[in-house]
Order: sequence, then structure tokens, then C-alpha cells
Amino acid sequence: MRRPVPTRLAALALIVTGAAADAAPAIHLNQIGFLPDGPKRAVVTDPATTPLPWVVLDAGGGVVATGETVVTGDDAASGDHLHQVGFDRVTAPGTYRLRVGGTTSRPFAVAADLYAPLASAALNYFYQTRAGIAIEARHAGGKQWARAAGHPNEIVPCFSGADTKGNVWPGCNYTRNVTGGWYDAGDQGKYVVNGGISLWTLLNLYELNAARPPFADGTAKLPEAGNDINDLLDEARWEMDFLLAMQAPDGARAQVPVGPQPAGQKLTMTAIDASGMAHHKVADRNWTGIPTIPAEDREDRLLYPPTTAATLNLAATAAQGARVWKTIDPAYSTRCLEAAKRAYAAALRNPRVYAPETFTGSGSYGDTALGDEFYWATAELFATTGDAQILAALKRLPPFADPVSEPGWGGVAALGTITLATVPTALAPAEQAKQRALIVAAADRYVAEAAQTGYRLPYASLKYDWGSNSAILNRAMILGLAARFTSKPAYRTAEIDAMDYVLGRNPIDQSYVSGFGWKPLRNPHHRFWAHEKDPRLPGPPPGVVSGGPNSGASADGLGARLKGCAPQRCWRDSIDAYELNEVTINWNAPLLWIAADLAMAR
Ligand code: 9MR
Ligand code: 9MR
Repeated sequence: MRRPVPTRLAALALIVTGAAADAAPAIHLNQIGFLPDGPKRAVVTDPATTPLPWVVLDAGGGVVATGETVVTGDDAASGDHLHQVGFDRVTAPGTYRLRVGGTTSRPFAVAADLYAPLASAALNYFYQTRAGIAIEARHAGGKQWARAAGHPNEIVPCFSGADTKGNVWPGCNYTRNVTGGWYDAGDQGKYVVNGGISLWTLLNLYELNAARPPFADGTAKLPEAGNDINDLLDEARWEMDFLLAMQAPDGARAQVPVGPQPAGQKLTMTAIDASGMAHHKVADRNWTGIPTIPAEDREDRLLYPPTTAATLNLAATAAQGARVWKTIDPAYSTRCLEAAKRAYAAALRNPRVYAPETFTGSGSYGDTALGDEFYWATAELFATTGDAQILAALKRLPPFADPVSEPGWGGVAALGTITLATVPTALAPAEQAKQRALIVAAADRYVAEAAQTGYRLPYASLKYDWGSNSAILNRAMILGLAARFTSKPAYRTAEIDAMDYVLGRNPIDQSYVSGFGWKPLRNPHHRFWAHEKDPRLPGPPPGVVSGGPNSGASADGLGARLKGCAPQRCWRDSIDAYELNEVTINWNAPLLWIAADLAMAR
């Protein structure tokens, strides 16, 4: 039969699709490479609906593996039509390239020590974000990152007077010396909520690997290196000291809103006994400009009112710290445990003091659902003390049996579950096994999600929130734990899938980590690493992760320009894009955890 002569329209369609099909496929992969025994996957953007041939070439151009892509088709998260390539069988260390159709990828490594440099750099971020101490070139990786101490001798009073909504705060009759700690992010606020999960993540990395913890003394670039104490713990203590300092003294009184407050109305204030509570944050009275070098911040620095959430963050991390430092520094351990118990009692006495959103100059980290914070603190206190009454209370709290989801600053139940699942405690073995099963069940869900996505990401939702990369990295932590508890390789594979995405296997070929990959993060929202605004200032040091795509970005000009983006494309490498390109301690902490986990020989 003769083929029908194409109509003009059909001919046009042929030309159009033909032109698209002729466009070279785009290859997206982890820009730092692959572990020899690990999964090796690339994602290819191409309109072809049938498999494409691929080859892996070694450094000399020799073909070491061949195959055909798997067509996965249209992908809503990226807006792309996709194929996947798997070349796990290339296991020999070396430098390779992947060729698909007419496109050859940039060179990538297959190497066993792939993640050690990333782990070190991710830890060094915490040093470089320290407040109260001069940052030295020899520890910071170069003189461009050296700076004078920011906010030294930070002895601060409580906020008093009117907030942005005209609520009048009485202040307090004491000051606190809160010198030190880590700045939160691109801003120079220091927040107990968020400091808590960040510190916990570092301490957990230590505790989980207590037999052979990463960052033995002298292996990291830190002023404390050589003090006979593990360097990860040295860094963690910088924040632990700060959190301890945020605790209100005995006899402290505060006027605070108790319980949820009707939106748009003045807060109803109640006088409380705030002894042992933690102040929510110490921060600038007004937003500082960009850039602002920490030592040149001229704003008032103030203690903001105590909150239940901050108090529970202190209780949880100080209880965890009491365990970790028990034999290393018994006096410090005792101090931590006493602070934890005081904080816990204070939170029980004042369970509904929420952070108001009525201040300016800093983020609010507001949270009115504190069941998870109570659970986390209770779990940590039980793990440290073995107290039977605390155990009884713990078992009555829903997260003891509820499904686990990845942790975040406002959702910390999983931190308690992880501690119960991993730390030797007075919990019966069968009950510890149940906690592990909750983690494995969450990991199973994430593995299943990865299989549904075009980029093989253990995150199938099309909602990419502020800090989406941290949700993905925190899922990777759950996956890494499941890999430890079981022998199923799928968990480690999905953990690596998450890292592959963060390091470049995404539609915009973006390594979201500074200094790693051929297209790294360069212009975070940061007041010192602000090279984009002032050429005399540096860009970010290596090892800093961007918050990542934010499909809800809307508050600034850039947000408006991103309207309509496919979720994984809602991102720009711009210092102005604070909703999607800030960096912060609670995002770098899981980056460090995963990089160290993948770097560890097992
Ligand atoms: O720079 C601020 C950043 O560190 C915070 O994460 C963010 C959200 O709280 O706010 C940023 O400051 C912006 C402010 O909220 C609104 N005006 C523009 C500021 C950024 O230039
Ligand atoms: O990480 C926080 C994110 O979950 C919130 O949606 C957002 C707005 O409230 O605030 C983020 O936290 C910022 C904090 O408020 C101020 N320092 C920088 C943090 C990261 O952008």
C-alpha cells in the first residue's frame, strides 16, 4: 500500500518533532562520580520514545561498557522526557565519560575515596560559620575566607519594647553571655530551634560510629585539632556551649503568649516562671544588609523570649551530649545532663509557649505542634538515664509507634526514633527492633518513591519546599540507617541516588554544593560569602549546600520570575534568592552525615 502523502500540517509536525529528536541528548549525572562498588546511574533528557544506545569510555577513549537506555518518559518534577542509564558494572577506579547518541558527558571518576573530601569540607562549613572567634586562613582553606571574630563578647539583654505589631515586651532583669555558637545561615542570627537538629546530627554521626568515629583528632582543620579529642566533637561542642548559654537562670520571669494566638490580633501575654527555659534566639533587631561582614554588624543584638520548642531542643541535645561526653569529659557531661533535666522540667511546666512571628531582623522558626519535640527530648533523656518513669512516658507518646518521616527543624520525632533504634539503652531488644522497623518502613517508602521518579530520586512529591535539598538529604539519612540495619542493597542505592541528585543528576545540571562538580553553587544568599555583590568578598568555601529548588518561592522578585517552573527547576544561583539559595547549618548537617557515611569503609 502506498503511504498517504502527508498533509501540510502533518509535514510541519514531522519537521518539528524531527528537529527535537535530532537535538543532542543531555546527560545528567553526579558530577564528582561514583563509588567502585556503588550504583552508577545517569539520566538522559531526550524526546526519543525508543531506547538509545550508550557507551562508557575510559580515559583513553576505549569502550568499557555498552547498553541501551531505559525510556522512563515524561517526568513532572523536571518537565523533561527522560531515559535512564545504568552502568554499575564499571567498577575499576579511573576516569570515564558516558556517550549517548551524539553527546559525550564530562569526565567523571570511579573512586573509592570519592566522599572523604566532601565530608571534610562539609564539616569545615561549621568552623567557618562560627560566631565569636576569628576565622583563620589556615583552617578556612585560604585568606579570602579569613575574618575577624563576629559578635565577640556577646553579652545580651532581652528584647524589650514594641515589636512590629505593637505588642510591648517587658524584657528581663538579666543578661546572658551567649558568645560563640554557629550563625544560622546567610543571616547572623543564632537560633536554638535549628541549632538543635544541626548539633544532634553531628553528635549522631559520632555516636552511631562510636567504635571508630570519623574525624579523629587532628584530621580536620580546626583550632582545637591536636587536643586529643575527636574533631567532630570539638566542632559540636562549639554549639553545645552556646545552647547551654541560652538557658534562662533560675527565678527568670517572662511575659509570653501562651497557646495559639488569633492571627492579625495583638498577642495576649501571660506571666510565667521561665526558669530553665531556653531563649528562642539571639539575633539582630533589624535585618542587616547584604553584604554585612559579621564583625561589622552594627545592629542591636538581643535575646528573644523563651519558647517551649527551644527548651525541648536544649533538653534533647544536652541529654545526647551528656552521653557523648560521658567518659571524654565527665564534668561537662554532668553539666549537660543537669541542663537537660532543668529544661525538660521547664518545658513540662510551660508546654505551649510558641515563638511569635511578630519580630523582624531574624527568622521566626515558629512551630505550634510540639508533640514531636516532646518525643525527641523524652527519647534522648531516656537513652541517657535509663529512667523507668521516662520510659513509661515515652511509650505513651504517639511517635513511639507512628510511621517515621524524614526529620526537619520543625519535625524532629525521627531524631528520637533514631536514637532509640541505634544507641544501646535500657530499651528491651524487641522494642529496639521495633524502632528499627519504623525506620526501615520509611526507607521502603523512599525506595518506592525513587522508582516512580524520572531522576530516580527518593522523593516523589511535586512540592519542593524551602530547603528541599535538606528534605532529600534527611531522607538519605533514613536510608543510610536502614542500610545498616539490613543487608538489602536497595537502601544504600537510594541513599546514593539522593546524593547523585544533589551533586548534579538533576534537570539543571546543578551541583548544589560549592566547590564540588563542574557546575557548583557559587552565589548563595549569604552576608559574608557575597562575592556576587562585592568583588572584595569571597564566594562560598567548598562543601556548602544550597537550600535548593523551592516550588513555592514567591516573596521576592526572583520568586515571581520563577512562577510556573517545574519543581526541580525552581532555582537560581543568585544571592538575592533567599527562599531557594540560602545555606544553613541544618542543611549542611545531613550533607556532612551522608558524605561521611559514604566515605566510611565498611
Ligand atoms: O536575609 C534574610 C535571610 O537570611 C532569611 O532566611 C530570610 C527569611 O527569614 O529573610 C532574609 O531577609 C529578607 C527579609 O526577610 C525580607 N526583605 C529582604 C531580605 C533579604 O534581602
Ligand atoms: O529553613 C526555614 C524554612 O523551613 C522556612 O520555610 C523559612 C521561612 O520561615 O525559614 C527557613 O529558615 C531560615 C531562618 O528563618 C532564618 N535563617 C535562614 C534560614 C534558612 O533560610
